[in-house]
Amino acid sequence: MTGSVTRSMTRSMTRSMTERAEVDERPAQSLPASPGAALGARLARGELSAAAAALNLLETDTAEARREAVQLLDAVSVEALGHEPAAHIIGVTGPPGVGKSTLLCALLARWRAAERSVAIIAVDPSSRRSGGALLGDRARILHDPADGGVFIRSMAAGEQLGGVAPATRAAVAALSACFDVVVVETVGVGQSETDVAELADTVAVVVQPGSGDVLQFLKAGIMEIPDVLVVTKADLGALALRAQADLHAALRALGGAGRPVISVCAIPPTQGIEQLAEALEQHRRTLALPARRAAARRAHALADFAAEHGQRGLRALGGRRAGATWLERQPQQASLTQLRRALEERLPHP
Ligand SMILES: Nc1nc2c(ncn2[C@@H]2O[C@H](COP(=O)(O)OP(=O)(O)OP(=O)(O)O)[C@@H](O)[C@H]2O)c(=O)[nH]1
Ligand SMILES: [Mg+2]
Repeated sequence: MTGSVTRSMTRSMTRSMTERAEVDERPAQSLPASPGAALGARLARGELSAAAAALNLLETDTAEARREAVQLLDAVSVEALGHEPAAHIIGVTGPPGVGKSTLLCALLARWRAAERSVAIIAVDPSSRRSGGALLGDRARILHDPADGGVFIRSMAAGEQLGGVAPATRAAVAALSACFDVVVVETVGVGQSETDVAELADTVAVVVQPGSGDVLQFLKAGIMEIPDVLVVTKADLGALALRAQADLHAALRALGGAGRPVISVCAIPPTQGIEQLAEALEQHRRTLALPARRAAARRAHALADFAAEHGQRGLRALGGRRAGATWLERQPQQASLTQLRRALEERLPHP
């Protein structure tokens, strides 16, 4: 291992070893864990009931809360857990009103029947510039409030329409330590698909039959080919079949012939939900998980750095792209905190 992450890893290991040595001499009862570390430890133990308090902390924007958030995320890091967080992280994205939340209701029932715990974060686009205009007849994700195996939360969007805010990335990192499935629902095509692809293991793009926008974005190369494409509202019949055929043809032309295109009806009587769940799982099984998670941590560190230091900070890295390239050269197992610290060290000292 080379570079500043190694240096900062060594430094932080040395520091924590020294701290441990000092701490060990004190009686055990005078060792209160910080609230963030305690919440992180609960998540690492699989205590789903810690999720709400963890998200409250991650969404609080005070200096103290941010210090605690670092402790929380350190407690669910690969180093602390001894392995990558075990959840299947799924991004579900698509145009407004296409049926993403209704689809998630149906998938949720299927996952719960298989006794898998599920966390869903719905990124709310109305909290920023769109001012609620997109909401229309937006469906809520219905679930049994007494079911402790389900956690659903709405979070504010990032700066761009459909973008993902730093707190959402942190929430995914925290929840993926204890839930079996973590879903992020974002609205939009283009930017939201890119943002969600950075944090998810598997990206599903949901397409409305008869609307050509996703098809056009794919053909124009504006949108990366998703891991799974879903055509909703199969009950619309011929229109849905036509959309599925068009997408298959577009994928073949773009070199993505193997990507599944699943047609579903998410309202009762549902259809295609089992095939979709299997396609998502199949993608996760064939994934190079450590590489994908390392890429997610790098994107997370860079997004946090950009949120904190803005354009000036990015200029110090030689621009966003140069910053991303530099991060790619850091060790795969580097934690989020180590990557953030390494980026901070590249800022000019006052
Ligand atoms: N006919 C039919 N209607 C559906 C289906 N799935 C969703 N809908 C309807 O489509 C509308 C929008 O559904 P939502 O699930 O809220 O869509 P969404 O993509 O989550 O919407 P936003 O989060 O606002 O972008 C609702 O009226 C749903 O009842 C389906 O399979 N068939
Ligand atoms: Mg929705």
